[in-house]
Amino acid sequence: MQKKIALITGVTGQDGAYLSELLLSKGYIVHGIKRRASLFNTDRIDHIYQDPHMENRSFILHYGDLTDSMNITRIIQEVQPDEIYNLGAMSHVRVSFETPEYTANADGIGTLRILEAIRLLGLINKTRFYQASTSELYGLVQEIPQTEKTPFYPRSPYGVAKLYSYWITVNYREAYGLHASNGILFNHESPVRGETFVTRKVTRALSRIALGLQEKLFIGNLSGQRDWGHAKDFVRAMYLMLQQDEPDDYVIATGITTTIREFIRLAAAEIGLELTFRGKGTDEKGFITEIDEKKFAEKAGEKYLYRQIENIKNKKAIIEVDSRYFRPTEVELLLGDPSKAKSHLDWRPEYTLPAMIEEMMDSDIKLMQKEKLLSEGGYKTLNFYE
Ligand code: NAP
Ligand code: G4F
Repeated sequence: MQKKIALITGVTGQDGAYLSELLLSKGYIVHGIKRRASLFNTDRIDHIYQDPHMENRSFILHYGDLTDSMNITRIIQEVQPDEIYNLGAMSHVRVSFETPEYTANADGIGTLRILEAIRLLGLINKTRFYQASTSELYGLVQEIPQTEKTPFYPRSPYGVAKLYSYWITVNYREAYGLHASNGILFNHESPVRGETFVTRKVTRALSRIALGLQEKLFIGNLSGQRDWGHAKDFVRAMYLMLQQDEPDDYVIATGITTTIREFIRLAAAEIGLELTFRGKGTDEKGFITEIDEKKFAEKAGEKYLYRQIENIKNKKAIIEVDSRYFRPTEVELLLGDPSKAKSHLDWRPEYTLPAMIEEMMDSDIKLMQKEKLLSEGGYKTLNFYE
């Protein structure tokens, strides 16, 4: 039997990497579009990279960009994919307020470029299309929990650009009969989540604080609530959508929502630190109030314990609010209802939030232990207050 061919935009991103792994494990030939960068930016896919001199490669990268129609059309023509997963995007909500035009171009019109290429190349009956839609579409939520039927009210240039992509995907499905589906994915994270999204920012910073590489974490809105799942579970849902006889739109979520404050508490508890928050608004601060010394020693190392004991003695805050991380318009609460995905796709998340946090903390502690070795060896290491 001929192997299926998939094309993934955003292959160097968190989801691109997990989806590539999944499709390769299912015997696909996977093509990915990567942007040219002045440095290597393939860390997340280096473990599956195949040298171009190898024969019969199953993982092939192409230079490209969603803002370049000719490039996108040429790649689709060359690859003749059975499935396209459009994961490429300027995906940071806060940054989209600073780069709204670029965000509209890549995250909105970029989707149209792919859809129109499929049509012009005569691939409507061959190629199936997945659009990385988002819970940011719900923005100022009109209903709790959010379902496929909840009206959209985006609150950022990112959300508005993704709204265009959502509807142009529906339009190509209805107008031309394209097998095109929207996955309305709620937040999903992992050890390879971008460092400036809140979960990874927290797990990195707490790991650095534990090892004495950093003193404080500066954070934005602590009261925001997110429905966080694991990227590994969520890319499985993308794949399942394109295996259905009929295209459709699905909410992918865990059905549990948690505040940023609670996420920080859970991540700290993972290395034996009990955190207490005191104060209100921009004066709110997080303090270590207890230590499970055995757990801390096991996870971070006994020799670093004294610093945290000092922090308790000196009542030193390790978390502070910095309004620079606030957004002009915030999405305060996201909570998804994945019933349709459960009944139609037989999709269920395997990870719980605590299991995901454990994986992220273990991974970042390991990463920071390398940094610590460098700094103890006299090499300069940098502090990133992302
Ligand atoms: P990510 O880690 O930020 O990855 C984004 C990918 O898009 C990267 O490979 C990036 O390339 C690429 N990209 C950016 N601009 C591009 C352009 N102009 N042309 C081509 N590629 C471009 O995002 P993610 O978390 O994997 O998310 C994947 C998709 O799902 C995105 O569309 C995101 O908006 C959407 N989404 C994410 C979540 C979530 O919680 N993770 C939830 C709902 C929807 P570089 O590596 O060169 O930057
Ligand atoms: O981690 P975040 O930046 O993710 P956000 O804005 O929810 O967007 C992510 O999920 C969307 C799906 O709902 C995706 F479509 C999108 O591409 C992206 O992957 O922020 C989460 C929450 C927000 O309420 C934010 O205000 O955390 C709050 N937050 C508080 N302090 C912070 C910070 N966010 C960031 N990035 N940095 C902070 O210091």
